[in-house]
This record gives sequence, structure tokens and C-alpha cells, in this order.
Amino acid sequence: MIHAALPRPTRTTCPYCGVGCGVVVDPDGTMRGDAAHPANEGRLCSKGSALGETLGPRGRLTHPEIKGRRASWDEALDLAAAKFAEAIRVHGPDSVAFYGSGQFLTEDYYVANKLMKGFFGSANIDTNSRLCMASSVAGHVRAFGEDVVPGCYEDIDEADLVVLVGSNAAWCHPILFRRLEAARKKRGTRIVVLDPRRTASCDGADLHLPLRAGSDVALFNGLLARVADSDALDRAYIGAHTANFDEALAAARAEFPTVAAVAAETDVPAADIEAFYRMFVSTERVVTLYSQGVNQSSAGTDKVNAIVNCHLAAGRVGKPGMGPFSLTGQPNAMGGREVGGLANQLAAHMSFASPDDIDRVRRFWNAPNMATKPGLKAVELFDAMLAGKIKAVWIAGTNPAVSLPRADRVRDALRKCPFVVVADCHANDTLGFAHVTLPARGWAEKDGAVTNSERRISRQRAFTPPTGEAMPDWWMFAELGKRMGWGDAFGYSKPADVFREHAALSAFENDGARRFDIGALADLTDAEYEAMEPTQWPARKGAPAGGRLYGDGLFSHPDGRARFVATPFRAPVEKLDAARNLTLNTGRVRDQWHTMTRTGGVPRLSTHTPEPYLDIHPADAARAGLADGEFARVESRHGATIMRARVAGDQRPGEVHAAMHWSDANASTGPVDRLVGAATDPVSGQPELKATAVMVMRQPMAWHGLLLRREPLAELKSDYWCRVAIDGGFAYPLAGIEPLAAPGETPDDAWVLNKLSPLATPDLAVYADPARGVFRFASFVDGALDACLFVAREAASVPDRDMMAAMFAREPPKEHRARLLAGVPLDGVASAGPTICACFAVGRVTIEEAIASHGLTTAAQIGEALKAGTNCGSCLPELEKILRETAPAEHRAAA
Ligand SMILES: Nc1nc2c(c(=O)[nH]1)N[C@H]1C(S)=C(S)[C@@H](COP(=O)(O)OP(=O)(O)OC[C@H]3O[C@@H](n4cnc5c(=O)[nH]c(N)nc54)[C@H](O)[C@@H]3O)O[C@H]1N2
Ligand SMILES: Nc1nc2c(c(=O)[nH]1)N[C@H]1C(S)=C(S)[C@@H](COP(=O)(O)OP(=O)(O)OC[C@H]3O[C@@H](n4cnc5c(=O)[nH]c(N)nc54)[C@H](O)[C@@H]3O)O[C@H]1N2
Ligand code: SF4
Ligand SMILES: [Mo]
Repeated sequence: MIHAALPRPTRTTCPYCGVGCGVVVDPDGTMRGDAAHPANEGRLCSKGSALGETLGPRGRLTHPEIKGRRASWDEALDLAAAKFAEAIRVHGPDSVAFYGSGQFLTEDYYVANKLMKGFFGSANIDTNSRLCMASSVAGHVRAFGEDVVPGCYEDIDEADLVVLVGSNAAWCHPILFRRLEAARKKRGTRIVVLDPRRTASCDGADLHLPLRAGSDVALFNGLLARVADSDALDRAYIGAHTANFDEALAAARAEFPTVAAVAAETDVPAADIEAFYRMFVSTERVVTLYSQGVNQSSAGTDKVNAIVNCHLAAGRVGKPGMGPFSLTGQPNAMGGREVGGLANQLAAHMSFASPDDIDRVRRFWNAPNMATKPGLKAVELFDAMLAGKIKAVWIAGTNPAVSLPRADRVRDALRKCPFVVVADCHANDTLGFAHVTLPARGWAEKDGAVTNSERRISRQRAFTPPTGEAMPDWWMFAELGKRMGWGDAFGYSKPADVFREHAALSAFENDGARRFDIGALADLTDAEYEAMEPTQWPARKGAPAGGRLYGDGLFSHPDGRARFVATPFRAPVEKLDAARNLTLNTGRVRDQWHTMTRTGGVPRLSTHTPEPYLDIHPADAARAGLADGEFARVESRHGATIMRARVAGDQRPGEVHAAMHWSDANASTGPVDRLVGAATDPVSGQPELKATAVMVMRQPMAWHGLLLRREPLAELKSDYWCRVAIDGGFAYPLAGIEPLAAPGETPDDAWVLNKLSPLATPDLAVYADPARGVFRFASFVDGALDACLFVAREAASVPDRDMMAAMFAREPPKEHRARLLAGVPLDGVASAGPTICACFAVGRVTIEEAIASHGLTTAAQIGEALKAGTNCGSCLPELEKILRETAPAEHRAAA
């Protein structure tokens, strides 16, 4: 455990999802939810609870490097300044770019945006928010005239119906989902989930519509027509506060005159659609929560507007318990939008579409080279790089070699770029393409501000000394600016300096036209900034801060009216054909964060979903001849990989799903984005990450294996491998396509060892049964187990991973080698099965045994018996599911 360097508890904010939970770090390093933070009132989810285990030196970058050689900060930054200056001088400002992140703090983001747009003279700064929030931003601007989320978290507490669209909040926004569950208990809030997959968020929902990928617009167009035909239609509101209703309704009706037409497009039974429409129409307090199933689509902006249209038609925006509510992904996705950190935004909710706005920002910054037009959006940016048009790029806080679609093409682009700077805390796949690498301070080391999904600004506060020579991103960008000759504009000495300027810009010549106004924070003293409590915007000088927006029906468009937008239905861009007959959907698992640079090494977060699975419906699996646990070769137009199949009815037939988390650093599968297509939404530029046409074939394997080691390996000579963090080391499930020996020959242990060669130790115990093709090795250092390897022709002859991991954790002495090689558990070691409760490390087998032996029937009883589910509650949906699945038949019939 890392000890905090401060004598008092530090109040900070969780660096993962957009819920934005407050965290308290005690001087002894223990962490707990901040009871005084309005987002979480003391709770943390499984990832938040394991934050302490993500800290430490493993994998951290400690000093700047130039082409792999250690360099000083001065040397590295001078080189970067010279290269950016030269590119701008020779090729113009649009030949350089920044690619940043919603995991920047607001101060990092502000300085980067100011440098690019005000001083370089280009708007080529884009961020991973293009892959995340861009469609919501564009939808808000179209409908409201400004990128504003009207509601607050209290609306979830006060709603009678919550519609989750393309959101697996149970796993991705767990603490908010807890609030929804609490509302359900308290006021009977009903829940409808619209998601092609049956996810953990469906457990306990009143209705799940497993709609065809990409068909949301059809469903909401149908709903608009239904609202128009019902008492829910608010004619007075539409007349007083909106425009374009008739056009939008006519377009919706023309395409989807009947529920049957909607059913045909969405592939959901008409009766279920009817049920959803009835609930929506008859419930005034409706919140529609949406996330990446909406945004990451070639029709993402239309999906947002189709949803907003329905809320506007019923006059349900910005009022208690009602409204469209876009959930932000990253901890500071919202802060990035405040500073205007996307290529098509200006700053502080101002727009390139307005010459007055451009001039206003120019004057405020005293900018010598103000950009006057939008820059390249992420997918276009990397295309331009591949075309040789980008001469220098600075990448920070994101891992595009893994997270951008068509990842191989992105890697080609990076290879082609003459000068690449990567600033990161950890080694990652993108780092391999850098000419200059810069060590960034991480969460525990860094001060600044983040804004969550409900517009609440919270302080992130440092509580440990920096690792090595690591520095914060705002400092790096400011140093770059200074070295390029703009010392006055970038003379910040601390985050508070940057924050005050950001707040002042938000209020600059802002007569109320821009709802984003935090002028009340522009004069904070350093001490006040240090002590700042979570503050919801707007926070205008002299006015009370926070609350809902647009409840008065006055929107940000110049005429004060919201806009209905006609949203003709468009299907996903990649079409299926005879070969590529399945749609690949991608997303997240409960306990991993993005490309796993932070969560991937934590045992407690690795057992819930240990491997990069391909989820597939039994009917599609049968067609491919695939059984559960076997391997599948998955091919798209952009790439191919081999994954382990997980066959389950949670998938829609015709659609498969894989997680976005794994990379070359931790699995042979590499990033799923190698397969994913890059069709973009025409308005937002957000890529369609959830609908790529793929073919899936069974991949026979000639052998299977399992390797356990104390230290991780960079690479393994095995057609399939992945790294699973376990207590005391790492486990690697393995499989190979080539037989262990040539036809007619018998394999031997030397061959096996030579091929995989991961056990370099003289003290080796070997068990070999060449005839059966079974080989087992255990290597010892100082008389204790250091590594072991099991290889066999048949998967069934490889011992169980969880059981072996439990054994490995005990560091068994050499006396036990016979049992080890036999794969027989040591006394008292049993597999607990996949981890369900990450907080108390309780496995599924343990839970099932407790249910059976004590006759448990509720999650609360499981909590009493095993503590499972009693801390963060992230696993409660899964506990309920296990209870249902293990309930005696007569109970199930009654339920
Ligand atoms: N555990 C965990 N939590 C996270 C993150 C993480 O890495 N790990 N990342 C954070 C970030 S940055 C983000 S952006 C959020 C994302 O949070 P979510 O958006 O909830 O997560 P995803 O799994 O990407 O996608 C959500 C759902 O969209 C569904 N979907 C796919 N296509 C469609 C469609 O056409 N229509 C509809 N209606 N649904 C569809 C998928 O099946 C999936 O269940 O999570 C945040 N929280
Ligand atoms: N197929 C598919 N692809 C997707 C998605 C999907 O659903 N499907 N989701 C998309 C979405 S919504 C998102 S948000 C992206 C996320 O994708 P990425 O942003 O690429 O993922 P991360 O792993 O969070 O990368 C963050 C990097 O920043 C580093 N880092 C952390 N803190 C700091 C800091 O303060 N400063 C610096 N300089 N570095 C830091 C981390 O070590 C890590 O290497 O992926 C997108 N890609
Ligand atoms: S819900 Fe979990 S991941 Fe999200 S901010 Fe809260 S503790 Fe962090
Ligand atoms: Mo995201």
C-alpha cells in the first residue's frame, strides 16, 4: 500500500468514470468514499475501491527520453519546441496536432487548447472524447444551442421511469446505478433498457428491448409519433419554447407510421415496443439516460436528437425527475467540453461559427495567431497523418494505438509521422511510436479540477510525491509555449492560475447567452481553490450556483427556442454479406478501465473477466461449429484475431461482442480496434465503434496450456495468450495452432520448453507423458515455487486456472512438487470460481455453496454470510442473477 505523504486525510476525486465520486485518502494510505461528496455520499464501486492497488512504480515512466535514450526535461522540451516551430514555419500551423484526453484535468486541457488555437494558429487539437462524447455534444448544440446537460443526479432519484439507452450503467456508472436501484426501492421507479445485449443493467429492469444494433432512431421516431398522438403532447410548450416540431414529426411519421414498422426495423416484438411507448407516454417523470450505444454510431447525433425530440414534445426537459441525460464516460469528459478541447469547438462554449466568438477569445487570450476554423477530428487527423500531412504530433493521456478504430492503420500513421511526442504515466502500445516520451504525473500526484456528468466541478488533489521526474501535463504544454516564445501567455506557476483564467474566460462578455459561466470562481484565492467544495455550474458571479438548466423553457439558441431535428433513419454503415454475416459490438467489462494500463495489474480486478472473450449467441456458435470456451478466428475488413468464445443467450443472434480493453501489451488478441471500422457520424465525426461486419470461424488448437509466473512477460510465443494478474504474480492461459511435434514424431519436454522458454531456472521439476501429450514443469528459486507451466494436447488435461492461481499465491515449497505437477490442489486450496465481489474477493463457487448450504434467498443474506455485495454493491445485480439461477425450480416458477 502506498502511504499518503500528507498528515491529514486528502479529499480528492476518483479518476475513472464520469459519475465523479469523491474519495478520501487517509494518511496511512487507506481510501474510502467521501461521505460529503454529493455524487456518491461515501460509496465507491469495485474500481474505485481498488484504487490503492493501482498505485506504485510498476510500469511507470520515470524520466524523459529521446529515441529511447534518457534525456533531461530541458533537452526533450527544447527538441519538441524546435520541431513544432519548424513544422509550423515550413508547412503552416495545420501541419501540427495535439491528441489529448478526457482524462486530462481541466487545467491541462485549457493550456493545450489555448496553445494550439490561440498561438499555433490551428484547431488541430482533438481528443479521445471524439470517440466518446462528440455525438452528445453535437446533439445538444443542435437541440439546445449549447452543449448543456440539463439535468442533475437528483433527477434519477426523483424519476418514475428511467430509460437506459445504450448504457450498461451497472458496470460503467455503478454508483449512479446504485442511486437508480435506491429510487426503485423507494418510489418504485420503473426501468427500461434498450440494448442489443442483455447486460447486468437489465437485471431487475421492468423491460428490456434487445433492439438490432444501430436501430435506436427508428424506435424513438416511432415514440415521437406516439407522443404526438397522446395526452403527453405539450402543445403549449412546443408553441412557446421550440421550433421545427411539424417537420420532425412529419419525417418520423412518414417512415414509421405504425408500431409494426418500428418492430420490423428494430427486430423487437411489437408488444414490447407498445409496452415501452405506453410507459413513456403515461409517465411524466421520465429520465432517458444514454451512453455509448447512442454516441458511438454513424447516426450518433441523430440518436441524441431523436431522444431529445421525444422529451421536448412532452415538455419534459430540465424539470425535477425528467429530461434527456447524457452520461459522460471519462472523469473529465465534461471539463474538456468546457474548455472547448475538441477540434470543432472554440473555448468556453464559444463557436467557430461565430466571428464575434473568435474575436472575443482572441482578445481575451491576447492571441497572436488565432485559429479561425475547426481542425481535424480524430479519425481525419490520423488519416491526414498517414497521408504525410502532419509533421509533428503530441499525444497525451490516451492510447490511440489501442483505442482508435482501424488500429493498424493508426499505427501506420504514427510510423509515418516525422515527430511524435507521447506523454503518459505508463508504458503502453502507443509509446512504441514516440520519438520523445515524457513522464506524466498520475492521479495520486496531480492537482486540478474535473467536471462530472451533472456539471459538478470537483478538485483532484495530490497525496503522494511524483514518480521519478514526472510532471503534470499543463506544465508540459506551458513549457512548450514558453519555449516557442510566448512566455507571458504561459507563465502559470500552479493549477490555480490556470483555473482562474479558465473561469474568467467563461464569464468574459457573457451576458447570459452562454450557460457555461463559472465567473464566480474567477477570483478564488489559492487557498480557496485548494479548499474548493464540489461546485455545480452555472456559477455566475452574484447568482446562486448549480441546479437544473432550461427548466424555464429558455434555451441557448439566439431566439431562446429549442429545435426539433428531423432524424431520418440510417442503418450502420458496414453492411453484412455472405461471409461477414455478424455485427461486432464492443464495450466494457465491470472491473477494467480502458486499455488496462492502470487496472490490468490488479488481481482483485482481473478475475471478474480474466480473458478477452468473444461473446456469441448459441445459434451463431452452432453455425460456426464453436463450443463454449473454444477458440474463434474473427475477421473484419480491417483486421483479424483469435479470441476465446463465450457462448451465451445474452447476445442477440447475429451480433457478437468483445471488450475494448486488451492490447498487444497483455494479450495475443491485441486491441479489438484492429478489427473495428471507422465509419463516422457526418455531424459529430464520432466513429461507429459498435457495428463492424465480421466473420467468425472455429479455430482448432493443437495444444492448450497455462503458465504462472511471478514477473510479467513482454511477449509469448503462443498463438493465444493473455495476461491475468493473480495474487503473487501473473497467469497466462495459452493455446497453439501447430502440433507439439511433427507428424509421426513424439513431442518431448525439451521441445515444449524451448518453444515457450519462459522458465529460465536451473531448479526445474518436470513431468512428461509424451504419448498423451502432457507436459508439466515447475521451477523453484530458493526452494519456493517461482513459475510453472502446464501444456497438453487436450484442454481438459490443463489444470484449472483459478485453482492453480490460489495454489501459486501460497508460494508452495519444493516438497510439494509432485502434487504441483499432478495439478492436484494443496490441502485447503480450492477454486472459488470467477470473482463476483471484487471488494471482498468472493468467488462464484463460494457464493453458490453458501446459497445451497444455508438456503439463502436474498442478496442481503449473502452479504451477511460472506460480506459479498456489502461494500460497493457493484456485484448486486450479479448476486441477484446467481440467486435466480440457483433457486429451486418451484421458486423459479413462482417468480
Ligand atoms: N468498468 C468500466 N467503466 C467505465 C469505463 C471502463 O473502461 N470500464 N469507461 C468509462 C467511459 S470513458 C465510458 S465512455 C463509459 C461507457 O459506458 P457505456 O456506454 O455504458 O459502456 P459500453 O460498454 O461502451 O456500451 C454500452 C452499451 O451499448 C450497447 N450498444 C451497442 N450498440 C448499441 C445500439 O446500437 N443501440 C443501443 N441502444 N445500445 C447499443 C452495448 O451492447 C453496451 O451494453 O464507461 C465509463 N465507465
Ligand atoms: N472498439 C472500441 N473502441 C473504443 C471504445 C469502445 O467502446 N469500443 N471506447 C472509446 C472511448 S469512449 C474512450 S473514452 C477511449 C479510451 O481510450 P484511451 O484514452 O486510449 O484509453 P486509456 O487506457 O484510458 O488511455 C489513457 C492513457 O493515459 C495515461 N494517463 C493516465 N492519466 C494521465 C495523465 O494525467 N496524463 C497523461 N499524460 N497520461 C495519463 C494512461 O496511462 C493511459 O496510457 O476508447 C475509445 N475506443
Ligand atoms: S462509479 Fe466507480 S469508477 Fe465511477 S467515479 Fe464512482 S468509484 Fe469511480
Ligand atoms: Mo469514453
